[in-house]
Amino acid sequence: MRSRFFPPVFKGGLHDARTATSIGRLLGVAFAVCFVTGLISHVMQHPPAWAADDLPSRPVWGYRLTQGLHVASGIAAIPLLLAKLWTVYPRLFAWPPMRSVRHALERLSVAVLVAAAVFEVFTGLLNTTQWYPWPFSFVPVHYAVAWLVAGSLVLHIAVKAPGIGAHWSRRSPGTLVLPAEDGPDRRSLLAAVVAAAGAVTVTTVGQSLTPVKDLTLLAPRHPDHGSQGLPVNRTAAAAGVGRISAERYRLTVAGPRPFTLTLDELRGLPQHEAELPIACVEGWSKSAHWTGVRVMDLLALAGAPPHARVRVVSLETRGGYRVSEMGHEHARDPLTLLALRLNGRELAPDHGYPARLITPNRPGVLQTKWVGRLEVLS
Ligand SMILES: Nc1nc2c(c(=O)[nH]1)N[C@H]1C(S)=C(S)[C@@H](COP(=O)(O)O)O[C@H]1N2
Ligand SMILES: [Mo]
Repeated sequence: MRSRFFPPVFKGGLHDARTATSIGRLLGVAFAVCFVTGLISHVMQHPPAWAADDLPSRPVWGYRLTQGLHVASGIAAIPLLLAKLWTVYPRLFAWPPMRSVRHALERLSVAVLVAAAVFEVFTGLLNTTQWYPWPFSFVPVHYAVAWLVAGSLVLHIAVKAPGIGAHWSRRSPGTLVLPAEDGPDRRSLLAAVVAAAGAVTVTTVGQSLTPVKDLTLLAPRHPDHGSQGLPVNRTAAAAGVGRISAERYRLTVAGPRPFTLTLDELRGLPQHEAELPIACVEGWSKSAHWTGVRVMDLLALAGAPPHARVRVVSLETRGGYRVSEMGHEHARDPLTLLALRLNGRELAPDHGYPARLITPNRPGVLQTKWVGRLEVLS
């Protein structure tokens, strides 16, 4: 029988508060950007009823920017988080494990923070590859745990505020107690951590920042790969719609003056063009040239009131993204199209043939493909 627990001894000089503070503030910035852009994404994708009509449809690249930042800051956070955990992990073996109620609560809050942070970057990273090896639904759980990270991080910063202040800069008073010979090592560690975060960012950010798309060594997507030069998340085959027959296709517009159009009638309406990106929540974005009928024109034909909201229903019979709704800001935007053509050619089946929605400043999940029905909501 063991008589006593001997905690391990850590001799390395970089498991100290100064290093933890330096890495921690980089990680804090990455998490703050990730949290704010995540909230924006959540509101854009699941607007609360009171906000649904006021979501802005401009700038057209707004969601592309915020979601690109969300995925980039989340990916950059991975090496930062690993380095931070390495710096502080000797504290796991603190002895005695609980000195007081206050100490126990503090350790519990750190446990919640670490577990929630690891969970967020892990599920987020797998989501960018569309791999969901868990029994729960990604979006609501990723969203809920983000609040857990934010709350426990604010608590952590509040508890550690004195230490953070003491170690904030080289001239902070608390740093004087550290052996000066650790300085170069700490600078090397920080340089390596920043280089690692930079490397994973540069090799993945091209999936949404297309000028650097040729550097996307580690990204699951290349923005050019896909039919008509645009990635595809759910193919027509996967959605079970196949190739929809042009003769049998009908668009139904339900409103005060409901009507139905054939594909030829739809092609006969005034056609408009727009340069708009698909900005997928999974982190890829690509701009494309769309041609089709303005949704506002269809709404006018249906006698929709000026502030009407619209529900867009796909011919796909099952799947989480077969229906989307938009507030009047998006519905009456002249760039919001029921697109029939992409990059100068008829839509490929995988891009929603014969008609798909394209709207400015919205998540890709709401750009409904294979549209069969528009409903005017009052
Ligand atoms: N009916 C339907 N529309 C859909 C989807 C879907 O699964 N079903 N996927 C959405 C998602 S997640 C994205 S990112 C875009 C992708 O559009 P693309 O395949 O034309 O690039 O389509 C959206 N429209
Ligand atoms: Mo998407």
